[in-house]
Amino acid sequence: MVYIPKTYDQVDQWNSLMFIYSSALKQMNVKIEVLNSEFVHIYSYNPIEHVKSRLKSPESIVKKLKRLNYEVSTYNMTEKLNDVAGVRIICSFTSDIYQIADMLSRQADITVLYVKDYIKNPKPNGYKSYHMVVTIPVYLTEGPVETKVEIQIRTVAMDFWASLEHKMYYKLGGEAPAYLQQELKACADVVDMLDAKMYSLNEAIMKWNAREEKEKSEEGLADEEPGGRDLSGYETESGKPVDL
Ligand code: 0O2
Repeated sequence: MVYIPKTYDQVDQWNSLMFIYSSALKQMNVKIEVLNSEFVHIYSYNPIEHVKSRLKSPESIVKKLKRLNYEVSTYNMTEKLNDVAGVRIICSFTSDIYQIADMLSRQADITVLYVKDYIKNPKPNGYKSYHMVVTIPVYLTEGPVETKVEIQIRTVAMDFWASLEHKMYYKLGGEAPAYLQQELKACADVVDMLDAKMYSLNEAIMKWNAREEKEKSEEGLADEEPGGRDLSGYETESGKPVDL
């Protein structure tokens, strides 16, 4: 939905829109923080390494509108651009990405407009990331304003590649010679391999931990059997469990 504040002053209009976008980012950050804390509370595991959020700079907004052949206006900014407000969630493992995307999609007040899965379908240059464009309501005195936020979710390794590629892309003036493009793609393949290795290593560690826990609890039970401690934690003098 496009919301143009009721004012004819362009500067005021711009400031009001930016206020709405930055409020949407604040709300989104709180949601992500709560989800992460709940995850830690339930599973003692922290899927999110860190979160970055940003408002697109006026220069970038103008540049993108011009690149897309749109007239530079606040209307086109809200209507045609989907990443004026952006959140980047950096996770440990690829599996965390889909879990976080799913948790966010299931929030009642978040509407997913579309998804671009550059993990299942990487860009030809090797770029990998999971993108979601959503709306989230910002509650103003006049009522709720559905505001677009772009969420990028990727692993630490994918983020490392994307950040450096972004810097190099600008250094190269947006056009890299073929051999450098090939090198960047080769780095993306290494990143891919690293993510896969780390994932399987983590799976192996979790399995090993689960086995250790099971063995410990079985040993504990075996030690306690003669004393007669039943699983409910109630003890009897005879050593027999009580019927509850
Ligand atoms: P910046 O400087 O990060 O803001 P859409 O928004 O879906 O209508 P768009 O913008 O083409 O169309 O979407 P896409 O392809 O999902 O890309 C959005 C953002 O993803 C980009 O924003 C980048 O942040 C990031 N991105 C996409 N492709 C690449 C890539 O090849 N390399 C790197 N490093 N980042 C990429 P902006 O506005 O281009 O830039």
